[in-house]
Amino acid sequence: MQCGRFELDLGRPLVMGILNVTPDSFSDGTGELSIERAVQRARRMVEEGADMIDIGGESTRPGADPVSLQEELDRVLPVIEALHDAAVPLSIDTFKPAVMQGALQAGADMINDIRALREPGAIEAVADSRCGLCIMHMQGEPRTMQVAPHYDDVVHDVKNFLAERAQALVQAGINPQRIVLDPGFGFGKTAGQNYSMLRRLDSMQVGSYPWLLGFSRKSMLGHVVGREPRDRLAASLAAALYGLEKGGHILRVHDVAETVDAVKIWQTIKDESFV
Ligand code: 8Y4
Repeated sequence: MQCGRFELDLGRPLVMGILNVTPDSFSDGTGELSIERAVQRARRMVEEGADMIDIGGESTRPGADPVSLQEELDRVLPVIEALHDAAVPLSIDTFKPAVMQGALQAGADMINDIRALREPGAIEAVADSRCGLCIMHMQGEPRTMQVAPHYDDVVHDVKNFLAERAQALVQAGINPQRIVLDPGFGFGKTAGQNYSMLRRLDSMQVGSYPWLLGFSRKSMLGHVVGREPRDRLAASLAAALYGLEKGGHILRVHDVAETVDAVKIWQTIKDESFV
């Protein structure tokens, strides 16, 4: 996969560490956002074995407050600049074309867009770059998407959406080697619909595009184990390994060290030369 400055080998699973650059994640004691603390957290994740970092300046959780363009740029750009020497690709979680442009200018390697580059101007913002592009499925809008998710057939509908978006990007002249697809666990899906997608991930495959999977700490796990997000590590690891078995390539996670260990065991089990 082509990912900005990097050519990624997807022959082994990659771990993407989540960095939420928001005041509720990294505050300085007065409740203001501390860029330094966010950067420290990212460096720690790289030490723990993260293969890439996903930097987000706006919470995309259901019901979260929207953030202005300037505020999102002020959060994300200094982190990209500070981490430019970190030796791993920097992904930016945004749906705003102006943030994409600013982030790429500042040296970002990948755009992770929960809106799949559907915002006017988004494709144009990334077209003349070599950045990786994560195209995710979401039904509805973050504020209301969990109210009444509906599909004729979630596996079929999500697959068709992703195939259409990938085709639109390729038609716009984007190298298919830049594209990774994501079924968007938790984005306008019931728990049952999320598990249906995970169970049948192999049948959702579009061409030879790789998968990025994000279930870390999500409510589809809490629905089953009945625990708060911070206590969903074991559930997250179980889902992650099943996702790899079903053909996943990149895991978007909060708990990098633990996920790296789990992935190592999965790889060892798969390695028939280890006898
Ligand atoms: C606890 C912690 C409970 C976090 C829920 C959450 C994805 C994503 C998100 C994903 C891609 C989240 C930005 C939601 N999820 N991007 N972003 N794929 N590509 N919720 O699954 O982590 S934010």
